[in-house]
Amino acid sequence: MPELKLYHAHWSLCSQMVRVALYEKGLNFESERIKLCDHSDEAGNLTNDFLKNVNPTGVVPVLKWDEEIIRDSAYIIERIDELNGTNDINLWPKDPEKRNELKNWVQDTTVTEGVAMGKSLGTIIPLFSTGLIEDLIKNLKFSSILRILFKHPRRERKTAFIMMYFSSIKKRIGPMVYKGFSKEMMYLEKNLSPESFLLGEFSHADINLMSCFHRLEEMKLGQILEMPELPKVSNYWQKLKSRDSYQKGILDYPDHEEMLNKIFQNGPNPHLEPLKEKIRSLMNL
Ligand SMILES: N[C@@H](CCC(=O)N[C@@H](CS)C(=O)NCC(=O)O)C(=O)O
Repeated sequence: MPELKLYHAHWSLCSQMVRVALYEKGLNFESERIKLCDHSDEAGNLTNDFLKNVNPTGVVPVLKWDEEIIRDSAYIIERIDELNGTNDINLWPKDPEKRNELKNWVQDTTVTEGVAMGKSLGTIIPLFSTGLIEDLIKNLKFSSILRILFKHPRRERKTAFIMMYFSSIKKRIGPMVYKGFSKEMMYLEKNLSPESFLLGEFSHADINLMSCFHRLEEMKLGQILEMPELPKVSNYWQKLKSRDSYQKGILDYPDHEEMLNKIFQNGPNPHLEPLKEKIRSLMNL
């Protein structure tokens, strides 16, 4: 069994996905928590050591597998699946046709490199956290913003973070993806079966959707997952939440709980009703 060390952030969709995969397989790993530059002055993803020895593109998760460094959550999960942990489970099917189908689902349900933000379910979900990220960024020290400016290797993120600090983008982002999000949810409803997981057996795509749906709940958009118009999605979410890996890989790694509790404390998430309305109207077409 190789030695596994995971560089990850508690509040990070892609880190959650990898942790859930590790717990699903029953694999032991050493944990190296990284506090990201968008919410902590520590900016562990921008230190010289991290950029030089762990990930020159400045993002988590990264898995150190003995001496090999493996980057990108989707690829990390595929590699993890080669190992046999204490649980007898495969996250990828053997059948090539099923593998292809799963590959497409995986790409659509995570932050896939080369896919523009807002163009797939996996790149829409993080946009609903813009409000919270903006608040966290505004609380950073000025010196931390300068560090982002001079050291962040990803130009599009750097620009977004700096705009959030000096001005505000949170109100504009949500409405841009109402339609795309609603269509994705309906597509999911159409493709889910009432009894099983997305592709029958539990797989990598179910892990991604578990993290995406959890983020919706955190953003107080969980009511969408209970809409009578989306019965298979509701049932599916109940099944995902009842897995041990949801508790161990997501709930057991809390972060800035205070901010999460405070968010929208004076009322519901302003995107909630427009999103529900959009889903209903598309259903009636
Ligand atoms: N495609 C990459 C995306 C990784 C990614 O965007 N990670 C985010 C957290 S979910 C991150 O490290 N953000 C920190 C930053 O951009 O400064 C993966 O799947 O691993």
